Amino acid sequence: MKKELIEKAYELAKERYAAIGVDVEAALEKLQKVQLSLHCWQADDVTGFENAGALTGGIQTTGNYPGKARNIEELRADIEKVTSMLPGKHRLSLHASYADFSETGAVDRDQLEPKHFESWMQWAEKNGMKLDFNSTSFSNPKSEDLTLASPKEDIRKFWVEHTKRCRAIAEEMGRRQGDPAILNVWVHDGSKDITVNRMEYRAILKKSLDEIFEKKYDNMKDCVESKVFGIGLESYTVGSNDFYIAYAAQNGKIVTLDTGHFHPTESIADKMSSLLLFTPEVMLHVSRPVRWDSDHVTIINDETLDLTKEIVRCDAIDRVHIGLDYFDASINRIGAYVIGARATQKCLLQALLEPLKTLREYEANGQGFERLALLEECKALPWNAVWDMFCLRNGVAVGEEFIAEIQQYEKDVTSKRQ
Ligand code: RNT
Ligand code: ZN
Repeated sequence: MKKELIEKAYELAKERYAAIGVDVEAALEKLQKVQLSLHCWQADDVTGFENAGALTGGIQTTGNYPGKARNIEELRADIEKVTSMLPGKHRLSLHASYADFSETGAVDRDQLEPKHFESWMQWAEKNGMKLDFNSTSFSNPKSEDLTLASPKEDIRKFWVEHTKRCRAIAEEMGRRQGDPAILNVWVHDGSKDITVNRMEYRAILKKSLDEIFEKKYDNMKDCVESKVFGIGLESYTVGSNDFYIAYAAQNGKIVTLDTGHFHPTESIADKMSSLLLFTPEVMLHVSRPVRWDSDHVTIINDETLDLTKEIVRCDAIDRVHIGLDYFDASINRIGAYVIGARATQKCLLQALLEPLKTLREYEANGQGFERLALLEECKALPWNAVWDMFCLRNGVAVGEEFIAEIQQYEKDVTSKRQ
């Protein structure tokens, strides 16, 4: 796209926003600082590199588009390609199942150490990317329907040890990057059919978490992620929303809100202001559920917009970590990454461009008509001209230019993977 056109459109947009009291430059400055936590698992369909068999744990990728990353090198190349098309600096969220055993020999999940992520840490440093981390309870021979909530002591101990080690790995990542690594704990624990010992398993999960969190660390932060159900685990989820909200509030932990993990009409945006009053920060897994927790690619839709607006309206941009969590194997995987990440940034930009001061005045004065009218007008203000300028300044593809870039990468790289 022509630079002059982008600049011209931006100048007009800036004036238009100024007319409603919005400082566009200030919004861009804020957006520039927001680092998304990119999920490492979009380019290989959550397979990981332990030579694990099928994806288990009640989650599923669907589709068979060619070009999936088959090893760590390919995954890293894909992520480098993705970040070259995203304005700003971003983080990478690794799962424990993405360990690099090439120098050390393979170990099971209860034996993981920072050295198994050494090459990731070096790669991240070289690429100016900070890391976040996730324990992995699924896709392992010991991934029974119950892991941290298992009444079988050997199974429970195995997963407690795994999660403790994940915290130590996150601590090392955080120490080296001079910025805490976020460790997300999601376990799939649940059952397919009517469960009569619901309290027992929750008590076991609570006990396991208490053991896991015993050690205090300075360079990592703990998050716990709930959900409603998993495939094959439809009737009961040990780590439900109520369970983790209560746990996090009592223990000063962070709740991870995955936008696919609630009942279809539930507003995730509305949870923000409640959580932020009782827990230190919030972690997000931005996704797009279609009829169920389907992990479709995130797009600009009401749900994502409501969420980002609520972050800004709560003045909580510094207390909310925005991670992505979707996995679509039915379209170009790099394209999926880029669409979702850019959509999240675009939603955030729209949120930052809201004339909040005026809207709040209207609200305080009981001017309901004026509030609604201005909100409606905002929907069609030229935020996209501001977005284009953001991309231009960051030296990344403007507008739809990334489509051709991804097609080229497909031609040169991903289509050659058999
Ligand atoms: C599953 C959870 C979880 C996973 C990733 C791979 O429903 O959303 O966050 O998607 O850990
Ligand atoms: Zn998630």
